[in-house]
Amino acid sequence: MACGVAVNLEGLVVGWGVAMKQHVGARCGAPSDPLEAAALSQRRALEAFCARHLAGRRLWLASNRGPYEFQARACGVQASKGVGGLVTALGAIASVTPVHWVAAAMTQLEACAAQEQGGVGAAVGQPGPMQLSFVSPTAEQYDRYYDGIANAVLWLLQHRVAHHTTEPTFDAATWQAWREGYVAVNRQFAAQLAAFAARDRAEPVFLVQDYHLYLVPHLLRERHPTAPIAHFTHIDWPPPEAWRALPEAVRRAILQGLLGADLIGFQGRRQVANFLACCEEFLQLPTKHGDGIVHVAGRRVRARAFPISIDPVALRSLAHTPEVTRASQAWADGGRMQTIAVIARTDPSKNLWRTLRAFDHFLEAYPSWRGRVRLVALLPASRQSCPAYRACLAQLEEACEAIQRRWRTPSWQPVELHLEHDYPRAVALLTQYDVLVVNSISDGMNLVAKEGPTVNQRAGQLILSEGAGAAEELRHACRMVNPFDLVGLADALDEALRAHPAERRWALAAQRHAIGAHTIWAWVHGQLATLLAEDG
Ligand code: GDG
Repeated sequence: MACGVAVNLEGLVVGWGVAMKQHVGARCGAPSDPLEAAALSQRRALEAFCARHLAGRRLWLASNRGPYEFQARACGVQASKGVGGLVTALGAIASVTPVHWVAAAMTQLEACAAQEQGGVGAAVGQPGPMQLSFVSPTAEQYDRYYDGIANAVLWLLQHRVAHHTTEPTFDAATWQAWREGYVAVNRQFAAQLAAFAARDRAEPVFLVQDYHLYLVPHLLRERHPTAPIAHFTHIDWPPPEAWRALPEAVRRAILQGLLGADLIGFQGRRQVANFLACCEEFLQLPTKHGDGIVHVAGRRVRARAFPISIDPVALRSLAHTPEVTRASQAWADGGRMQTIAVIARTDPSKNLWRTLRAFDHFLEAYPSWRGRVRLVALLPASRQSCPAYRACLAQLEEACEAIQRRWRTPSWQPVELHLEHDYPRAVALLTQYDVLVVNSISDGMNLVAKEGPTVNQRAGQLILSEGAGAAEELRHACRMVNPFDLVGLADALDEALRAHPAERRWALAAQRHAIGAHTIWAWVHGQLATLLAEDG
């Protein structure tokens, strides 16, 4: 395979920030829409903060997944935005201030790029708004870290979807995955960040992301004792009870790793309280719940909630591109039928099997909807190298086929299942739903619940699980459901589809108001202000 990724990357990496700046600049006038006006004013506040507090400093972002996915094409290397909410959110930081982003090389091309630049951990990209470099573990180390621990153990445990009769099981292979995968790759991240930052004249500020990199803050602290370090956990953080499923050495390493940071961010207050309880119970550390403080080795570590969000202006711009407009028209289907949309990775925590079972029950309990409504499920297949995720996909495909067998007629297909990764088509579907169902068992936030109301053009209704972090901000403006209650979801579907147009419009406006109170710019600003401002 040709290793020309570095050459093509340069323009692109610089291009991300430029494109964002141009896009916002073009709409800089005073937007009349309250949601866009709120986003713009929060962005300006963040820019002013960065100008005041980041002069002479450099932001170092570390996350498992980088901002782009690279594919080899006949004409060279093609890059597209990486999947997931984390990438979108971090891309926003890069659009207001220069950052250096360190990610794991997930493909042969990225590993190649790292090597081509002089071995593991070399920088790629030119000075500009965003520089990108890769940590390059061996394929074996990466699988052990990513599949063996991060996805097969931590994700399932933190979302409480592990089957405790068999998961997690710390046999010799899991211990090997921990030591030679998770610990090793976390060390590589820390070593690379520390070495690059040491060579840089600017004072480093480290922003470490998510459950893949829990050990990095402590390892960085050893090398940069006075640097500001923040960690943000994008997924749920359950109470101590759940963490008891991990061997003591593992859970101690995770907590001590995180406590190397000055600021530990979570999606909501519930996760902060659970984290503080873990510090008390497993490390016997003194904490102050009201202030979100843990005292550790003479340091005062803050644990705070920073609910993540979206950039409504950028999302609406995307929704108005010709590609998305064309796809929206296709989804609209001439308005013949009401559309229930489900958009999520095929992940056990997203509860897709129960959602489909509830739709089946809905068709049985409310026969008048047969032939008048369809469920469109746009589901990017996720983490298929892990057995639990493969089983989840197989199970939901089966549930889908059962619905088709039971209810399909020559002129009506009740479920459309699209197992695809296609962000523009996902955004197009969000513009056209009558009902959006987000039914996660547990979810740090769930950005789809915020993206939907932002771009929807049909005054669509939102049905939201009480297990999703987004419920904290949106519960007053949507129909809440218990993710385990199929009958409750079926009833909520009927109510939502029958809702009066005035109620639909009110709910959408209320959802947009809540989203505008706290956009992606406020998420970034809140963390930087708490980390860097003296009174944080
Ligand atoms: C984790 C936490 C937290 C949808 N289809 C495609 C695609 N999407 C976009 C969505 C949305 C993102 O991917 C998914 O974000 P979510 O928040 O819904 O869920 P997770 O991936 O589980 O994200 C979550 C988030 O981190 C941020 O902190 O909210 O709780 O679990 O933006 O529109 N993106 C691409 N192709 C698709 O087909 N590229």
